[in-house]
This record gives sequence, C-alpha cells and structure tokens, in this order.
Amino acid sequence: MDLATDPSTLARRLTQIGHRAGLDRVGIAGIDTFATVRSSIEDRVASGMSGGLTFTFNHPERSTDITQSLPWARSLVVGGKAYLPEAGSPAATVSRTGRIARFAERDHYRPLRSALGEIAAALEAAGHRSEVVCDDNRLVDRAAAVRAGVGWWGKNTMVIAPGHGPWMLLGTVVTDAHVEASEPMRRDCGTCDACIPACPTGALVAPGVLDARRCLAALLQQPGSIPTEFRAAVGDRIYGCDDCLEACPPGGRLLDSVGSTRGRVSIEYILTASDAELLDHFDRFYLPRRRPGILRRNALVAAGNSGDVELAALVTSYLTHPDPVLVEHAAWARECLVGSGAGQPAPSGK
Ligand code: B12
Ligand code: SF4
Ligand code: SF4
Repeated sequence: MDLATDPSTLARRLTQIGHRAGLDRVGIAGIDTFATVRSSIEDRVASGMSGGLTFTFNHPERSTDITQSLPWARSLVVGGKAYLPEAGSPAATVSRTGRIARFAERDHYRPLRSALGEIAAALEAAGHRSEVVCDDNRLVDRAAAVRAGVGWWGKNTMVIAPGHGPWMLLGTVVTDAHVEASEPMRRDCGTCDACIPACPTGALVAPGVLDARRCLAALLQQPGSIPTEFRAAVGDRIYGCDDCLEACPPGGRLLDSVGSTRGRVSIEYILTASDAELLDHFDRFYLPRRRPGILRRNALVAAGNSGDVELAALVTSYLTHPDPVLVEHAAWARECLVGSGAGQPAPSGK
C-alpha cells in the first residue's frame, strides 16, 4: 500500500483504511501530555475514588504521556468499534442464569485490534514505526479518542459518538509518522443527565466523576468481599454493568435495534465448573491474577438475589469451601434464599 507523506493526505488514507477494516470511527490526535486527565487520575487516587484499581491509576504520569513508553511517538490514530448490535442484549429473566455486560459477551476487542493492526501494517509498509495500544495501561484511551474527535466525553465518563452512543470500544495506533490531527467534536451531553440517576449504586457522584468504590463493574472484577450494601444491587450480574450506558439517549436507537438475546450464563455452571474450565470459558474477562473464585463469588451473590430456592443446596455446598470469602458469600446467599425471606439480603449484613 502506497501511503502519502504529507500529513493531511496521510490522515485521509489512514481513515479510509480504518473504515474499510471495520472501524466505525477514526480520528487523529497529537501526542501532547493529557495534563487534565493526569490531574483527574491523581485526584481519584488521592480521594480514594479509584477504589484500589490499578490500570491507569498506577502510573498516571506514564498513562497520560505516550512518549514515556514509546519515545518515537508522533501521532495517535484512534479507532472506535461499535459492539452493538452484534453483542445483543441479555434476555430479561432466565431462571438460574446471570448476566454478562455486552462488551464482554464475547471478545469484542478482537475485531477492533485487528482493524487497528491493518492501519499499523499500512504505516509500517510505508516505512513508519507503529504499535497498536488498546485497553493498555500505557494510554488513556478515552482521552485520546476525545482529542481525536472520535466522540465526546459523557457525564457517565464514557466516550459517546453519534449513531453509536457509548457502545464502542476504543484503541489507538501510535506512530512516528506526522499525521494531521482531526478536530475534536463540538458536542456534549447538554442538559441530559439520564445516566446519573440510572446508576443503581450512585457511583456517578457528579457529572463525569465515577467513584469506583461504588461501581458494580469494578466491584465484580476485584478480589475480596463485595460490600453487603451493594449485593442487592448486583442483581443477576456476573461481570460488568451496562446501566449507565443503557440510559444514554445517543445509544438508544442502536440498543432498540438489537434483536438477539445473548450474555446469559448458568449460575450452576459457574458454581460447579473446575478452575481450568472457568478460566478457559471466560478467558476474555479481566480477573486479577486469574482468580476464578471471583466468578464463583459473583455467582453466589446472583444466586442469593435470584430468590430461587432450587439453588439453595448448591449454595449450601460452598459453606465448607476452603476460600473464606466464598464461605461468607455463600452464607449471605443462603440466608437470602432460605432465611428470613427469599431475595432479601441477610439482615445481619454478614
Ligand atoms: C479503569 C477502567 C475502568 C474502571 C474505572 C472506570 C472509570 N470511569 O474511570 C471500571 C472497572 C469501573 C471500568 C468500567 C467500565 N469500563 Co473501563 N476502563 C478502564 C481503563 C483501563 C482506564 C480508565 C481511566 O483511565 N480512568 C481514569 C478516570 C480519571 O478517567 P475518566 O473517568 O474517564 O475521567 C474523565 C472524565 O470523567 C472527564 N470529566 C471530568 N469531569 C467531567 C465533567 C463533565 C461534565 C464531563 C462530561 C466529563 C468530565 O475527564 C476525566 C479526565 O480528566 C480504560 C482503558 C484505558 N486504558 O484507557 C477502560 C475503558 C474506559 N472502559 C471501557 C468500558 C467499555 C467499560 C464499561 C462500559 C464495561 C462494562 N460494561 O462494565 C464500564 C463503564 C463504567 C463507566 N461508566 O465508566 C472502555 C470505554 C469505551 C468508551 N466508549 O468510552 C475503555 C476505554 C476500554 C476500551 N479500550 O475500550 N473501567
Ligand atoms: S457501570 Fe453500573 S455501577 Fe458503574 S457507574 Fe455505570 S451504572 Fe453505575
Ligand atoms: S445519559 Fe445523557 S448525560 Fe449521560 S452520558 Fe448519555 S447523553 Fe450524556
């Protein structure tokens, strides 16, 4: 592939390549430090709102300045790939199953990475260095996307794009080529604030500010105990949470167009499968240190919330499990199912 050398033609060609490879949005950004984002991340850590998450919170100075990882970087070619309607929607209620957020219903990062790979390959064929950086601690993906005009920053902290709403995963090709930057999008949420009351745990504490200590997406992927005050709100979730995305009007039409139901998984399967089976079946999930116990813990909470007494025997079998976290969640779930009232959290808050 012949690539032009002038920055403006190069931007056009790379955008075309990205779209042909399946990207829904492509934009170009410069590599200046994301200074505001850096101070936001530092504020989240200082206030405790990062909730012990690592990712970009570990080294904000590195995640907000790509030249610290890739000193040759000159431009960021940012891509967004929508995962609706493909991901479908979890059916409303199917007994003895839990729900997986749409982004993780299968590996939706794969087509995104592959499309970004085509852009990188074209750059390399033209003699440029390039590297795909996607959902990686070296770069704040949303900040790059906003600067590249891929979308705007929503009050639910998501990058929102016209036609796709928040239902888009993001990634970047970092290159040493000089590519003309795109204009950031001149749009914002306006007077809408539908996502804020839609959050079941009040994790969106102000427009654009997420307290990860309250966010179910964070709580369900972290090890340890899920605080009892949030267990009822977990509902039937096993991994991820889509409530603040579902509430978002710019993604509404796409959500309504979804025909298929996916993203349900058997609670009994999670509670009876071996470690190896769980890690293989859910290999796309982020589970710190590959701990399958996180899934079992979540399944116990979902079982407790199900009100389905048929699950009580399986839940009870966990009362002798060697992992004390699972024992405690099993006791809670059992109390919900056969204790003071099906579906109610244990009154003692154990
Ligand atoms: C850590 C992380 C999480 C954490 C924390 C999320 C968070 N909001 O910070 C947890 C585990 C909770 C999480 C959850 C989810 N995540 Co996540 N996550 C990341 C990760 C690794 C880093 C994000 C980060 O740096 N946060 C730091 C904080 C400070 O950034 P921020 O909240 O965006 O803050 C900015 C805005 O709030 C804005 N802002 C500040 N004030 C104001 C005021 C107003 C009015 C407005 C509008 C904006 C605004 O400026 C801040 C920065 O200066 C990225 C991948 C990556 N490497 O970038 C994926 C990423 C953000 N996650 C993603 C996804 C898909 C999700 C989930 C939807 C998954 C799910 N269904 O469960 C949920 C969504 C929850 C939510 N509302 O954010 C996508 C988002 C795609 C998109 N279109 O935006 C990313 C980009 C992964 C990817 N490569 O596609 N995630
Ligand atoms: S992902 Fe769920 S819990 Fe987290 S902020 Fe959005 S609605 Fe709230
Ligand atoms: S629900 Fe409304 S306020 Fe929230 S991100 Fe979507 S458009 Fe913005």
